[in-house]
Amino acid sequence: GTTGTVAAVDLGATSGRVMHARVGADTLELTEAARFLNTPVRVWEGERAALHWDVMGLFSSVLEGLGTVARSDAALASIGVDAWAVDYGLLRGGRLLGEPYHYRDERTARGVDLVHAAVPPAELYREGGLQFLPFNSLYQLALDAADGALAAADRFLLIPDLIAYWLTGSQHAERTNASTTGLLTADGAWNNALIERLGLPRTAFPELVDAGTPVGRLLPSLGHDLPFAGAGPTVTAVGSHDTASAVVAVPMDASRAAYISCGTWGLVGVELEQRVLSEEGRAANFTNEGGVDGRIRYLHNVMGLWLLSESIREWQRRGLHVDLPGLLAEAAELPRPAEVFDAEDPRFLAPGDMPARITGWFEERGLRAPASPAGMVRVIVESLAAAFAATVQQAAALTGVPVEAIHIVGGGARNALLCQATADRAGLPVLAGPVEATAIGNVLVQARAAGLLSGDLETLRALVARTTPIVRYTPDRILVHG
Ligand code: LFR
Repeated sequence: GTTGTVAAVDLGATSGRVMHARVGADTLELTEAARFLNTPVRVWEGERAALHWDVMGLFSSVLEGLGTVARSDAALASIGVDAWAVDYGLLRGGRLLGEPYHYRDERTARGVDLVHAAVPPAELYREGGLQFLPFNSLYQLALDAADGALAAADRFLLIPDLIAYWLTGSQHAERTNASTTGLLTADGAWNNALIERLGLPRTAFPELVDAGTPVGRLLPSLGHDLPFAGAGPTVTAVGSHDTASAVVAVPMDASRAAYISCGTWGLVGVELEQRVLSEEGRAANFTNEGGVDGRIRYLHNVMGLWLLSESIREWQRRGLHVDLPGLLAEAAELPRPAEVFDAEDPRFLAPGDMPARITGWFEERGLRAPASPAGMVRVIVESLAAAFAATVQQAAALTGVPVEAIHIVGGGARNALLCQATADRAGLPVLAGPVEATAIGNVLVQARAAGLLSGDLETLRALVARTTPIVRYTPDRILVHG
């Protein structure tokens, strides 16, 4: 059959990549054009050093990756951009006013107080359907309103929309990611009443578009860096929230499976047709995020591989020569720890000395924490698996979805110890892969928009199932504490 090519720009909180894909009804092949670290930076702001994204550096890496694509494939059909959620840039007259804040920056607590004083959390949940995360965009925007930053701005652009704007000159808000602002109605429109109550400038919010909408062509000024043929590829809105793109590429039967999109975060849940806004769901802190094709991503954020990457960063800072593959191999040889820690404890949110915080968690309970890095890695993996299993059970109970299998996609799918521990603790088979689910979901949605594919999400998932290897982990029931 006919095939064509597209490029996926996928920016995770830990690393970014540009993937070059060949797609057709029976073809799905991805090649990595570029991979780069996403390293946030602390800069002094008069009273404290605040954590920001180096979004200019990211854009420059994106251009480098797309340049590599252009030089090997001048006829590329389309480009799609996804990134982590909630964070944004403020612009005035088309110019970015400052480096976007990182959602792990400590400033957010004050924003939560400001918003909750104006609108009670139960009401926010009824409107936006989001789990409480202290960094949801509306809390950050309330801070920007309070300190005057928003008054200086005339435009709010979420990170992937900002990158798309720098590529095309066109400004919009893609819906899946816009749903993580907390400022959309159940119908997927900007919630004007809520925006007004929070004192936010309605005119700053750009036009909403659905995933699959062409949003523009590459700016002529980029032609030198990006030597595509003719008018060049179309930039197409994809599920621009990375998790939305990942869920597109989960090769699951959504009527009887749960998924874990496991990268920096572990996003654990099910896919629904309708929001679930029960009080039980709110208490369990489940979110109703917007999915591609109007689906609902009913899920909960578990801390994720961040606990491992941030621990390794600390050990390396102390001069230890450790890396993740080596530590995981060592950890797998250790006995399963008797106790796990609460991987959801908010103390693990901000960057810092993760091993010390985990040790603190155990010591507060009169328990002994593992002393060696390998022991620590093992207890992190087991604690994540325990939280994953419990969250899958909650998702099933809260929605009535009869979960028979758990799909793990993203970097975590490569972590055999984690996949097996999750299967064991959930008593369910784990189906691991694809690792690059987010880039694949990004590719599929733009390829469909470009006419290289057709069909619903089930058709797209069937293509993923046919073309990518999936590893099955069978549960070995263990006695779970607590
Ligand atoms: C995953 C993710 C999560 C979101 C968190 C912060 O990369 O996008 O879905 O809750 O990052 O944006």
